Amino acid sequence: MLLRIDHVGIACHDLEEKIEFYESTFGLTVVSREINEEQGVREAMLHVADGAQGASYVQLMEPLHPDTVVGKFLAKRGEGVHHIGYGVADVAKALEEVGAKGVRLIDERPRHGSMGASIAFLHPKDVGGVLTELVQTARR
Ligand code: MC0
Repeated sequence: MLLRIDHVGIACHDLEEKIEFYESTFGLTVVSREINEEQGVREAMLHVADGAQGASYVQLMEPLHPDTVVGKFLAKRGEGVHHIGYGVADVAKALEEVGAKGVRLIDERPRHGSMGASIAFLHPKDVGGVLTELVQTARR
């Protein structure tokens, strides 16, 4: 079901500062910047590598305001890894399969994600403490 690691989502206080860090330290390049009002984040995707099943990225996220999931995460845990996004071929089908195995779905139906992807989150409490996102890449 999981094709690849699509992205590692990292929560930060200052998006521009962290972009500069990842560019200058690891030589990564920003390929997309978006504000996702529904998710309460300003985010950037930095390309890491291309594989047979598609690309992988670092996703840097700054909360739009403190009362958002990422804002609350930062207040509670500080900066760091917030979630892992895995590429899947069909996010609706993957949700159905995972849900049937008893994993709590945060999203019953896919939502809009970065770069036109369809995304859905699984509850971290049912995935060994890891907030897990399923990502169906947009058709090109
Ligand atoms: C909370 N918990 C986490 C966690 N956030 N565990 C691992 N990783 C995280 N990121 C744990 C808490 O420590 C707590 O455990 C329990 O889950 C309940 O947390 P809470 O602090 O009470 O917070 P809730 O329940 O209000 O919200 C947690 C939940 C939420 C995962 C349901 O963050 C959520 O709906 N996330 C999905 C949407 C999202 O993350 N959007 C931002 C990225 P204890 O043991 O203390 O009870 S948007 C995105 O990434 C898009 C743009 C994209 O990729 O394209």
